Amino acid sequence: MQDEIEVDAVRCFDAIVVGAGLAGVCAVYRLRQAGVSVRVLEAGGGVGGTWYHNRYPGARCDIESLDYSYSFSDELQQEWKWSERYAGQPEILRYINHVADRFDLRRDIQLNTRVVRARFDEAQERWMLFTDTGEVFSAKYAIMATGVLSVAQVPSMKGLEDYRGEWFHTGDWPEQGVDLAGKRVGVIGTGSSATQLIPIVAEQAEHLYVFQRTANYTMPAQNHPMKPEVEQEWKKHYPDRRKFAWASGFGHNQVTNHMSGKEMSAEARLAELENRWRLGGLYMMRAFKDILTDPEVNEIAAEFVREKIRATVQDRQTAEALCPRDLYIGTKRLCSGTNYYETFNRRNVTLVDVKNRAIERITADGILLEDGSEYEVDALIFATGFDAMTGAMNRINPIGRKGRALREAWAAGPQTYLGLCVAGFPNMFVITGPGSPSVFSNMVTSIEQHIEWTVACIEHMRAHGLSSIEPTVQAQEDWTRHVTEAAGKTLYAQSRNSWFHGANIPGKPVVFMPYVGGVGNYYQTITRVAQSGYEGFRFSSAPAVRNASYAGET
Ligand code: N01
Repeated sequence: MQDEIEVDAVRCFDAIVVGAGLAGVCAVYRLRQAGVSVRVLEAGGGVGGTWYHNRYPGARCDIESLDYSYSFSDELQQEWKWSERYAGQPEILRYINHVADRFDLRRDIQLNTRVVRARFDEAQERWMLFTDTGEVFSAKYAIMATGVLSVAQVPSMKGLEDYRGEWFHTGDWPEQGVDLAGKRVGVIGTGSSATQLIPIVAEQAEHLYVFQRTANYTMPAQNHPMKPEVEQEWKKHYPDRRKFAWASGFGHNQVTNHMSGKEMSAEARLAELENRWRLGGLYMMRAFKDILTDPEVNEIAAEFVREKIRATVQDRQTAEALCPRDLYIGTKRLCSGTNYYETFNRRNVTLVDVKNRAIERITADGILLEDGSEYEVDALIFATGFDAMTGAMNRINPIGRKGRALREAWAAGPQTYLGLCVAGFPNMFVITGPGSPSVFSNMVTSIEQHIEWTVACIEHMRAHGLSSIEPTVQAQEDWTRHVTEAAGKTLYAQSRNSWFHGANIPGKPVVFMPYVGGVGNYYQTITRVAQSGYEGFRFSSAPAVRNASYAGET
């Protein structure tokens, strides 16, 4: 499609960054340092991305705050004080705002501006980006910092339009908050968001109904106020801590037990599991080196957690309903919460199984199940997740070379080279995109690695007079195969019913999207590719050269 645009109305920059979450904020800092003119376009009314929109009660990170933070400024990491082991959403949002102010980044960030479409202009070798404010931007580089869990998914349920109460999605929570005191509240979903929210809402609501389709494993976060000695130790060794995280499997400082669960005695295994339970949250997934590859080892950990649930929840039937079955632990993202299972001992909380009797429809007053039972609620909370990893990109649906749309290129599942770039979409960088460690890592580490790589690539292009970069189809196919093979060695390949596979979105291709080969290995790979002169990529220095070489591509 050709756009008729008044040339004067187009605003030109070297780079447009889409999104002002943790990735966009880091990008503008780095691009400015490199002397690249940049404008960040952000749909929301403030910076923060995920942490701006996910304001639901109890929202908290499950990576330790000292790890889940930028490493790009030593002054910043030394001076910022985290109040808790795991930071809550308000504190993380304050941090991101602090970074924006501290480095004077706001003058390059335009809020309340959603990029609705993007098109690569082959003649100019520039991206045109169109916004819901009617503005048009032109940039050499399109840096898509659109987030991996940023498109809230409200399942299509009959009758929602007739519902007389208020309803909300955790990922799009009203900025002014929601008063649930004294109300009958329904929560649909029992994933990470729900398991954080439920204990808090239970304290406010007159009655809370939790509609559970699949029980997941929830670890106690073991959150607590920051211990001064821990903070001091981290700050003393921050460079080493960061180095460790960047070279580690998951981009943080959680220590992994490198023994197989099968090499250990039953007593030693149990002690390790107890230790992991005490450490809290995601530490459980580092209990044995083969917890995600050996079904028997995985089952030992799963049963350990089921026993904890049984020991916590007084009502036997409720306890059994909360015990995950036919689900390898960790293959749906492990949840981390505070007092989650304990909450089901409250008299004002009811667990409603909607696996065996599905939700039939929403009524004017609440939820009707297919067996005819109805639950009246004054407020309904959808904790039903996101169109993960590809949702935000597919919404913009950039048009690349030869008029090809991204949705068409990704119709059978996302294809990228290194999770960073897409064949046929030159000069477009997808930050923490599908095919990179992304959601399998401390996101801040992965974001910084991608931004560092992208900015270095732009500097390389400038230094060598190069006009465009894109991966070859061959490199992209090889990488995508490698991503699939890496997942194939794990239990993820056998547990396809998760958002990691896109299975939560009707019609979405069921393909494992993140790269499980490890953050450190991945970083080595992308660094080696850059150092080798960008193996697997093609550059153009002039349109004539570009057209000739592209015509030969299959
Ligand atoms: O979403 P989810 P989330 N009827 O997709 C249920 C990150 N995160 O927002 O499993 C009934 O995990 C669905 O049931 P089922 C983290 O990476 C991190 O909780 O499909 N139920 C499931 O129980 C996380 O994984 C943090 O059967 C329906 C739930 O809704 C990711 O974000 C905190 C349904 C969705 O769970 C997403 O988490 C929060 C239907 N029609 C989020 N449709 C931390 O850092 C869906 N469900 C701690």
